Amino acid sequence: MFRRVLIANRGEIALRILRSLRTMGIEAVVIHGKEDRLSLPVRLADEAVYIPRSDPLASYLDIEAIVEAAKEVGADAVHPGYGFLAENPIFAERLEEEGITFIGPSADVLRLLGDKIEARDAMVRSGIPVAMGSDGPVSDPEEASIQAAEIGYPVIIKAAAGGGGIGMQVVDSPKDFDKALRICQGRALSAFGDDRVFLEKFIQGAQHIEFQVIGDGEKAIHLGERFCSIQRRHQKILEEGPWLSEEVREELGSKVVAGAEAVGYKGLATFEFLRDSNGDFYFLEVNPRVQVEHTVTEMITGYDLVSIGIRVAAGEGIPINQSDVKIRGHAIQARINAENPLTLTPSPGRLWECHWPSGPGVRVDSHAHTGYDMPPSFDSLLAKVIVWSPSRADAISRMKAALSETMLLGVDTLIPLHQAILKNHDFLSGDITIRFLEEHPELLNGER
Ligand code: MV4
Repeated sequence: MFRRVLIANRGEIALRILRSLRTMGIEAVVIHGKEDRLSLPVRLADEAVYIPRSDPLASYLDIEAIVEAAKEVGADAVHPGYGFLAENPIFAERLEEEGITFIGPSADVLRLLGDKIEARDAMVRSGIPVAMGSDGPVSDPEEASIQAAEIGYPVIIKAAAGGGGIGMQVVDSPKDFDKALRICQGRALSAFGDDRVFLEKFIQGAQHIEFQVIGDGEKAIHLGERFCSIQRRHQKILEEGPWLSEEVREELGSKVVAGAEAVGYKGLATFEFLRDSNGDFYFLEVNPRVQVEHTVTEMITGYDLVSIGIRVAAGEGIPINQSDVKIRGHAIQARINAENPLTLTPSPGRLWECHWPSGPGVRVDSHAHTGYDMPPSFDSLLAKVIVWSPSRADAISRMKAALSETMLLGVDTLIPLHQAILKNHDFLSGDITIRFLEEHPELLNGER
């Protein structure tokens, strides 16, 4: 096992990784920029490495500085968390070259999955359902509209190097093709330096469901699904699980496992799907890292996913079998962003008072504390409140009670929005698609 691990991240996930390392008896070192010099993960770590940069994000994005820090502190491995360099194959490769383990998949697998066309191809070959689409990239509008006619409108144009929805264009008729193709190619080029785009049938009225997977490079298992449809502009707000019947979980789960094994996946992964109103699933992409909402799966399976990710990175096999995985009860995670709950614009500042909820089945993952100064430069995730109960209805009650007990003075938070969602009839009945917040404008305009 590793003796010392460098955490190349900040905020709640740096603290979450530190907790697993400490539980496993591994020393934790954390990098940090200027804004985070007094942060909880920095204060709790065995050692901290300051990477001073004028741009706050640069401290967490400078590959050579982080590789240098890992060497300097004698780290055997680096945990990238999520965001920043977590999916960067160049970072994984540089660490490999220095004989330091990147806690995640290999650079080659990151490269394969980062290309949405290649990822789609690989998953089709493993029997995972995908939406009808173009064979490979399209560049010529003439050729693209011939393919679109075969697929059937509406179609969606996506960047091959994309993810997170950047540049996506929905096209309803051939006359809009020229322009949409040019827009998508332009956005892809400026965002990713790669203008390749591809087409897919546009799936309407869908739910967003994702499978948690863990692989050791040869064998993989799944730990069930999460339901993540409550989002705005591709930012999830509330996640829960489980969502599927045991039969559907087993059927899609075994395909997802085959997909992970086919690419030799090592580490934690999430397989994202849309499910349409007929109940048909369509693969979107693989997120090759720990996710913000991994906590939901931890609550309903009882496993420490971050620790398992560290074990497989150290070359140990997956410590559990598929048949050990039992989904029990229901978990919900509410993201407590420091944002105005109506406009969802960031609300950074100092927390004058901070009281977290507790009690049976309540978990809070947060780096925030009384006196914490939330910097404006990073994403606005302040805390995650997670509840577990035997049933969904009880979990909802427990979340309402937990949020009503939470006191955060000094910044606006999403708590009022969460309280409104938790009372909404469509939410309560599970009638939720990825358009939930757009279809319920009353939740965001104060009329609630
Ligand atoms: C789609 C889609 C509809 N049809 N693909 C958005 C992010 C990227 N991962 C894929 N996304 C979508 N792909 C087809 N063929 C709709 C979306 C989408 C979406 C997906 C998941 C969660 C929220 C979303 C919000 C808007 C659009």
